[in-house]
This record gives sequence, structure tokens and C-alpha cells, in this order.
Amino acid sequence: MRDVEVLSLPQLLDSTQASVTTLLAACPAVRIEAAMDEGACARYVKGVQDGRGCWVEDFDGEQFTLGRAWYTHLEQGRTAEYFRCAAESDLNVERHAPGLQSRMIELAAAVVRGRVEPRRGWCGAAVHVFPAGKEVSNAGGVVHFDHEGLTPAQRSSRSPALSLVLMLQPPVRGGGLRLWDALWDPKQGTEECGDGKDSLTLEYAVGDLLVFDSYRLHQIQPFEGDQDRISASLHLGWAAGRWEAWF
Ligand SMILES: O=C(O)CCC(=O)C(=O)O
Ligand SMILES: [Fe+2]
Repeated sequence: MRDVEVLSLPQLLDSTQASVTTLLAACPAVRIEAAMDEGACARYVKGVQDGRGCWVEDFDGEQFTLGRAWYTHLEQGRTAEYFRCAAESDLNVERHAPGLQSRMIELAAAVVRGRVEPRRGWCGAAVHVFPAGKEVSNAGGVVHFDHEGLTPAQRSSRSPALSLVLMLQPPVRGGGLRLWDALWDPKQGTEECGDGKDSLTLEYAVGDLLVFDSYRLHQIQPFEGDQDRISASLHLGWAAGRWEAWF
């Protein structure tokens, strides 16, 4: 399996360089180093922690979000709540992490070298909090693809879709993202299991932005230490000639 490609922020913004989408045709993920500077990440972490009263709890406290995540609502039978609370979700993110959602859209636009529009009625970028000492820290996350938010038509045509993760606070040790040499296949409906497949694990530094194909099998690795794993996430999908974003 090829290694991930690493870009600096100036390289991401330089249109004479190969685009992220071009690079992704031949590598499992692109890591943009220092996509956000450490000071800004620290300010966002403080804002997220101070906004704890607005966090949404998922899976009995295994994880939280500032803002809302579609996949957690889908898996917990709370899709109506996701849409009912979408505007409030964005307001909460903006209140406690001002400018973060629009920065994620700007980074996404640089990734696709084009316009990226918020998906109407859906939640924008949210902040994932995986608490130190809880299930994901102990055992790692679920092995999965990120295709839950795509329409059946997008999924069956394998319409382009990207996942973006901006690491605001990595855990003390571990907590990287394992990526498999396995892409979701609309014909076979590849099961969410990487056994026997090649893989690599990418460790995040503060401010790293990771971009990968949403159809690629992946999993958060276990982590140690007393620090929560805090990251901002956004999904992109190609829909009727334009890129839409949601989380
Ligand atoms: O935080 C990460 O590294 C990836 C999280 C993830 O897989 C997801 O939100 O679907
Ligand atoms: Fe994922």
C-alpha cells in the first residue's frame, strides 16, 4: 500500500502543484501539515471545552460532538432530531468555535479547487470529542466507511466523496487513523472488515488536516493519556455538478 502524501498549507493553496484529488487517485490519504496553526487550535480546544454544556452525547457517552454528526443520529434512530436541530447545531459551533466551520469550508474548497456549498438543511462541520479513558480510547473506533450521508444514487454510482479531519488536539499517545487498502464497492457491498487487507496508520499532529476518500475503510486507533481526542470533521459529496458539505 502506498504511503500517504504530505503537503504544506502553501502547497495546498498553490494551483501549480498536483491537487489533492489527483494525489488521492494514487495514495490512501493526503495529510496537510499545519493546516491550522497551533495557537488557533489551542483557542478552539479551549472554546470547545468551555462549551461542554452544548455537547451532544452519542452512544452513551462513548463520544460527544459540539454540533451534530449525521452518522451518530442515523445509527441511534435520531435522524429527525438531526434535521430539527441543524440550525442550532451550527449556531453552537459558531458560538464556541467562531470561524471554525467557515475555515473548514475554505480548506475544503482548496482541497477540491472549487466552490463548496453547505448542504441545505444539514449540519455543517462539527467537533468530535473522544474522551480519554473511554471505549474508543481503550479499544479503538468502529471499522467503517463514511458513506452514510450519501444518497442511494450517489452511493450506487460511487459519486466522488471525501472526508476531512482537522486535528485540534491529538491524544497524548496513539489515536491515529488506520486506513485499509479497501474501498466500498457498490456491486459487492464490501463488508466493513479489513482482515487480510493491507493497511497503514497515520498519526496526527496538532493542526493536521487529513483528507481521504469516504469510500475507504478506516478506523480510529486506541489511545492513551489523560487528554481527550478533539477534531473537526466535514464530509464532501459531489452532487449535480457541485460539491456539497455536511457533517
Ligand atoms: O477522527 C478521525 O480520525 C476519523 C473520524 C471518523 O472516522 C469519522 O468521523 O467518521
Ligand atoms: Fe469515518
